[in-house]
Amino acid sequence: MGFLQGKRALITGIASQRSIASGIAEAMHREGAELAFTYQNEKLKSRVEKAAAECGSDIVLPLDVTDDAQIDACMEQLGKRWDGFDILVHAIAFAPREAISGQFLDGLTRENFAIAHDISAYSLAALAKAARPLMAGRNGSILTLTYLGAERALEGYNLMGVAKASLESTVRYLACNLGPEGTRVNAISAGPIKTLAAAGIAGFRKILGHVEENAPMRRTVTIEDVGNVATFLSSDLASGVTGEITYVDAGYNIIG
Ligand code: 0WD
Repeated sequence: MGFLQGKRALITGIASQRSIASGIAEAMHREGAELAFTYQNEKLKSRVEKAAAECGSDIVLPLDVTDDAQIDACMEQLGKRWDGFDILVHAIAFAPREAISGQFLDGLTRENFAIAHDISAYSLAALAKAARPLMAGRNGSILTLTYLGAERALEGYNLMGVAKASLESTVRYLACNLGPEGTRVNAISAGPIKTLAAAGIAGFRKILGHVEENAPMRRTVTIEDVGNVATFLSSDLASGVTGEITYVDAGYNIIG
C-alpha cells in the first residue's frame, strides 16, 4: 500500500510531460493518492487531460492564477467532486523573458516586477486562502517549488530570484497561519531541470553543465527525484515538518 493511500491531491503547473508537476503527479499516483489537475489555458488543456487520465483522474479544471474568479471557481468545482482535500501542489512561476536574462536592471520595470511576483509568489498565498475551507483539519500539506536564486544572486535569474525570495517568505507565514488547523506548508528548492519554464532562462544549458561538474553528486536532478521528495513531504511521514525549504539539488547548495 502506498503512503499516500486515502489522500486527495490537487496538482497545478503541468505544462508538459517534462514539468516538475508531472513528476510529482506520477509519484503521488504511485503512492496511492487520488489526483485532480489544473491547466493554465486552452492550449494546455488536452495535455493535462492526458496526464490526468494516466493517473486515473477525470478531474481537470481551468486555472489561470492571475484571475481571482478562476481561483474561486476552481475550488468551487473541486468542492463539488471532493468534500475536502489533503494536498495542494503549487508548481507555477512566470516572469517576462527580458526580466530573466542579462543584467538585473535591464529587464526591471514596475510591470515586470508586479507580474513576476503576482504569478510566482502571490498565487501561492491566494490558492492557500481559497483552498483553506476544503483543506482545514485534515493534516493537509501545501507544497511549492523554489530555486537557489532566491537566496543567492545567480547570473540571469534576476527578477525571478526576487519573486522566489517572496515565495519562500510566503511559505513561512502561511505555515504559521495554517499550522493550528493542521495544514503544513513547505517548499522544495529543486536543482535546475530542463523544462519549458527553464528554457526561458538565459544560459540555462551552461547552468546544467556547471551543476553536473560541481554538485557533490556530480549530476543534475530529475523530475522523479523531485517527485519522490514531494510525495514524502506531502505525506503523514513528514507530519512534523512545516515552513521548510528542502533542497533536491544533488547537494549543489552546500558547495562554496
Ligand atoms: O530548473 C527548473 N525547472 C526549476 C523549476 C528549478 C527550481 C524550481 N523550479 C520551479 C519553477 O520556478 C516553478 O515554480 O518549479 C515550478 C515548476 O516549473 P517547471 O516544471 O520547471 O516549468 P513548466 O513545465 O514550464 O511549468 C510551469 C508552469 C507554466 O508553464 P509555462 O512554461 O507555460 O509558463 O506554470 C504554469 C504554466 O503552466 N503557469 C501558470 N499556471 C496558472 N496560471 C501561470 C498562470 N498565470 N503562469 C505559468
